[in-house]
Amino acid sequence: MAAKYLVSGMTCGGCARSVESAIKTEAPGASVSVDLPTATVTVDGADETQVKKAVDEAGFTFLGAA
Ligand SMILES: [Cu+2]
Repeated sequence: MAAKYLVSGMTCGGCARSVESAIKTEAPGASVSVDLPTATVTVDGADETQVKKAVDEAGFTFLGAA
C-alpha cells in the first residue's frame, strides 16, 4: 500500500531525484514518485521512519503524511 507524504524544499527535478534516490537508499526496493506542484512524495515499500530519515538526510523537510 503506497503512502503519501509532504516534503518541503523541493524546487526542481534534481531535488525530486535526490529525494527519490535517498529513499531508495534507505529502503532498497521501494517505489517512489514525486509530484513537485503538490510537494507530495508517494512511497510504496518503505515505512514513515525510513522516509523521514531519508528526506532529512537529503536536506529537505519532512512534513508528515499527506
Ligand atoms: Cu532542485
